[in-house]
Amino acid sequence: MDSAEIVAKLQGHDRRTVARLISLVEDGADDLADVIRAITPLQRGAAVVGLTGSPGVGKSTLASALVGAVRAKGKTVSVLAVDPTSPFTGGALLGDRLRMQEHATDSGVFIRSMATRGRLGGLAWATSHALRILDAAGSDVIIVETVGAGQSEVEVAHAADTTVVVLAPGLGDAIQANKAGILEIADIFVVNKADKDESRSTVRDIRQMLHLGAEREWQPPVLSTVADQGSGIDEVWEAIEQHRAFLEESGELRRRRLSRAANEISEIAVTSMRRQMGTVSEGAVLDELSAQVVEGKIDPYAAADKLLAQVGR
Ligand SMILES: Nc1nc2c(ncn2[C@@H]2O[C@H](COP(=O)(O)OP(=O)(O)O)[C@@H](O)[C@H]2O)c(=O)[nH]1
Ligand SMILES: [Mg+2]
Repeated sequence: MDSAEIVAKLQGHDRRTVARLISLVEDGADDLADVIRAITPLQRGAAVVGLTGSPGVGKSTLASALVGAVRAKGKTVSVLAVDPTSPFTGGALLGDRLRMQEHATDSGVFIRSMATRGRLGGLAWATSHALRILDAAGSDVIIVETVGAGQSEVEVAHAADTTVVVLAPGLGDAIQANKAGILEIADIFVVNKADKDESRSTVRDIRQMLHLGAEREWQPPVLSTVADQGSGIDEVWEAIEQHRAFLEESGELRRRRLSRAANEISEIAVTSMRRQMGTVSEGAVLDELSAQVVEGKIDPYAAADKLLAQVGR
C-alpha cells in the first residue's frame, strides 16, 4: 500500500488497515517512518487513558466496561493491550479478547493487543507509534492496557494523558504500589473487585498513603468498582473526564504532550544514530583510526571525534 492509500483507508476508519499498520509496529518495519510521515496530517489528539496494575486485578474487564461507558457518550474508542513480557501475541491476551467480545461487532470500537518483540526502540517507541495510528484512524479515546511489570508501568504513564492504576484487594497491592513508586504516576486509583470484603481496607490503605504524601494540584481519587458487573464504571469515566479538564485548564496537557514528543524525537534520533554508528564502526575508517591509536599518533578521544564526524555523511 502506498501512502495515499493508507491515508484514504484510515480516513475511512478501515479496521484491517489499522490492524496491518500495528503489525508493522510489532515487527519494527523500516517503512514505518513513511507511514508516520503520511498520517501526521490526520492527527486529532485523542484522549489517551492508561490502565496499569498487576495481572489478574481486572484491567481487561475494566477496559471492556469503560468501552461501554465511552460508547454511551457517542465517542469512538480503541483498546490497545501492550504486553512487554511476551515476545508473541497470544496466551494471556487470548483471555482479553474473550472479555472484550461483547464489542466485537461495534464499528466504533477497535481492540488490539500488541507484543513488543524486544526490538531496538522498545516499548515506548512501539506504543507511541501505535497511538499515532489509532489517533489518525479516528479514535476519540484510546485505552492502553499494560501488565504491571515495573518499568512498563512508568512508560505507560509517559504515553498516557491520564493514568489509572488498578488494584484488587488481598494482594498487598497497595503497599507494593507504594514501594514501586506507583503513587506518583497514578492520576486515578481504582480498587476493583469491590464485591470482596477486603476491598474496603485496600481503599483505606491507599487513601492513607496519599494523605501522607505531598499536597498536589490534582488529588487522585480512589474509586471502587465491580468491573465484571459494570458497577462503579460511570464514576471512573467521570473521574477521567474531570482529570482531562484539569489537564487542559492547568496547561499540564500541553506539558505532558511536549515531554512525550521530546522523548519520541530523541528516541528516533538515537536509534538512527546507533544504526549509522553500526555502519561506521565496521568500516575502513575505524580500522585506520585504530592503527593510529595503537601507534600513539592520536589519542582515543580524538579518534572517537573523527569517527563521530563520519555519522550522517
Ligand atoms: N470477583 C470479581 N472478579 C472480577 C472482577 N473484575 C474482573 N474479575 C475477574 O478477574 C479475573 C482477571 O480479570 P482480567 O480483566 O483478565 O484482569 P487483568 O489481568 O488485570 O487484565 C477474571 O476472571 C475476571 O472475570 C470483579 O469486579 N470482581
Ligand atoms: Mg488483561
